[in-house]
Amino acid sequence: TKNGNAVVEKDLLNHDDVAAERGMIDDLFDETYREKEGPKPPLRYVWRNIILMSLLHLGAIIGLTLIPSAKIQTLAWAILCFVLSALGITAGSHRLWSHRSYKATLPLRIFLTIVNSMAFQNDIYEWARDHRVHHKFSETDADPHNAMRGFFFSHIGWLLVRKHPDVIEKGQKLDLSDLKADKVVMFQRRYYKPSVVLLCFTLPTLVPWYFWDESIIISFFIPAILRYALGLNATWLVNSAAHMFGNRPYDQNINPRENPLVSVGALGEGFHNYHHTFPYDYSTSEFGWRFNLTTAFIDFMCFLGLASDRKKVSKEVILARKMRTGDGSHKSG
Ligand code: ST9
Ligand code: ZN
Ligand code: ZN
Repeated sequence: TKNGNAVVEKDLLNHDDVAAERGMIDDLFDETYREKEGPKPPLRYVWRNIILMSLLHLGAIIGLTLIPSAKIQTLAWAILCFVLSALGITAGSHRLWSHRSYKATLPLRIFLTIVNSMAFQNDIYEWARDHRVHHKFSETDADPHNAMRGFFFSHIGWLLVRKHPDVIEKGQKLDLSDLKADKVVMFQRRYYKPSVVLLCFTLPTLVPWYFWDESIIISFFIPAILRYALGLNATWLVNSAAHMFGNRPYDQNINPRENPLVSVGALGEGFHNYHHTFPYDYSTSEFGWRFNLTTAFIDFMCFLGLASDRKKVSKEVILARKMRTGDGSHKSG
């Protein structure tokens, strides 16, 4: 930190090293992109999604009111379904497939794909494609859930309207060859709809009904509907709340924030200032297992020999970056 330039150099070197190792760089912020001048295209509502999302959230409220009448095993099963499907997003489509922040063996990729379909957040290919443009063109027209358009848009609104043309234009230029080469990802994309019907709705409903005689209504509205709606909202809070509320110890020039509350619900994905500064770090935070079940899961998979090559940013690089671009909040925390 004595010499500003040396610090910058080290930081960039780290970016390049990791990029070479991962074989992709399309999740790094592109400073050269400029939004097009002139008026923004008008909103085009997608009524099918507006109706389905409204029904889902009404169903989730029904699920909430049924909690007192549910068996304890049913509630435990709903929590298990929440955690498994969340890992399909955090350890799967996010840290593995969007960012290539670690390597996973075939059995682990199959497991992550199954629980990813349980989460029903679009197939892995589509999720990772949207997520790479989110990082590369963060908070511009080419970001699918551009947080500059407000809390509601970045939370759920972006799923209720047609995409801004720049999302598609820029997205088509991304390197997605690694995803196309992954047979498990392509298999899931091909059979995505039936996999969701089976794993997100049918399986969570049938298990309590079949194994401990839970009523079919409760089995449907709690482990399937309520659990799904909570998983979506926990994920969306990363795009909305964690782009608005919290400190910026790593880079005060970007909007993403450190939000421990979001991290609790999203299994470690709320350390979002860190994550946008170092998107290739497999832990999405410098604090290991703290509020970060996903990191514990990936570490356990490495212990079992099912994962390897975790990319981690060194303490020195993190500190140098804090001194150079942080908001100073790390000194008080
Ligand atoms: C959901 C996803 O909820 C949530 C993702 C959140 C991400 C969070 C990230 C934060 C960090 C990680 C945190 C994890 C925390 C986890 C915690 C867990 C507890 N590039 O999309 P279409 C092209 S999903 C390149 O229809 P429209 C492409 O050719 C919820 N090309 O655009 C495409 O065709 P194809 C359930 C692109 O018509 C074609 O355009 N799902 C790109 O504007 C048409 O694409 C839903 O509700 C791109 N980026 O429609 C469905 N994008 O795909 C919601 C598009 O065949 N989606 N193209 O290649 C839709 O209905 C539509 O996408 C739409 C836009 C209406 C929103
Ligand atoms: Zn973000
Ligand atoms: Zn990310």
